[in-house]
Amino acid sequence: MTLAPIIFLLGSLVGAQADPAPGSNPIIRDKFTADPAPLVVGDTLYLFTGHDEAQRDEMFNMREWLVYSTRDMRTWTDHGPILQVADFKWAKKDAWASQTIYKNGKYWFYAAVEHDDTQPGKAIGVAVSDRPTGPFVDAKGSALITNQMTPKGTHSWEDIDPTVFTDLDGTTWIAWGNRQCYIARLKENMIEIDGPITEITPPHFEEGPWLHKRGDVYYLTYASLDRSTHQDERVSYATAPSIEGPWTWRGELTGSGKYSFTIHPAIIEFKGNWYLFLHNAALTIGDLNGALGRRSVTVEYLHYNKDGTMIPVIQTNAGVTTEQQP
Ligand code: FUB
Repeated sequence: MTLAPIIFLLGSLVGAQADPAPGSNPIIRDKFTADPAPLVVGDTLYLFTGHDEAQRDEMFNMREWLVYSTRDMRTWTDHGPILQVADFKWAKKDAWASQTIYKNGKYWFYAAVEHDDTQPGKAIGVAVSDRPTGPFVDAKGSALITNQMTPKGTHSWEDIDPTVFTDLDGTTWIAWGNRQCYIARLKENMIEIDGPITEITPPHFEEGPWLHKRGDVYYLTYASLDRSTHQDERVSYATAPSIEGPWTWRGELTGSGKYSFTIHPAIIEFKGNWYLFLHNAALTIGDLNGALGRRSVTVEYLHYNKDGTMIPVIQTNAGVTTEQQP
């Protein structure tokens, strides 16, 4: 008997595993991507990410930010890098988490980086472009937020992970932080803080805050870490009746990302559905302990209860390739 049909069958099975349906998790497979930040412009969702290039036991090696787009949540177009850390002349490394919003005819990109030695520690920069696909240029020529502006923190990477949100009255707010979570108003010019920086740290806050609003409810979703029970970050959230609080803790939204210490949530509505973006390290095949810095973006449907709380999300391989459950 010839073995050809068996070999063909095995080949098909292996092929089927190697080629998951378009849009399956992780959604980007030819590069490592981290810290997802979606933005809807018309009928297109743009996805901003950091580019994870860590090798072997490197913790992180992130030098640039990337942008992708989709119209159907299944097929993604790679628009390439939109900005390098080196484009912030005052920064020396680390293209960490970012978020982009549209205001006054321009796209404003906020991101965490390592400041040079004149103001040591992590800092937040702002860049601007006429298009979501860039190119972006430093909008200020110096950091918007430095480690020295938040003296309460005891570690140098406290000022990371900006999230930006424009309220109904047109005021744009920026929240950020690691271990401590802060919020401040932005001036209309989008490149200066307006007034005081207020601390709003919710329980088990680790990093990666994301502000959004649905109906009358404001949400502060974040990477949480209860060090007494978990080794890896999960996602938790708080809600409020106003961007100025008071914030009520609502508990966990997800478990940890596969093989990953970090998880970094982002939430957006697109074409009538709500989505939760995360990252995991599922593609770090061969890393027995998972990888800190070789992560990949994922996305899941997000649903709400009638009272506005969010229904816990189970992370899947199929992601949004399946019909969503009511
Ligand atoms: O990707 C670098 C850092 O790891 C981000 O700024 C954090 O949110 C965590 O994902």
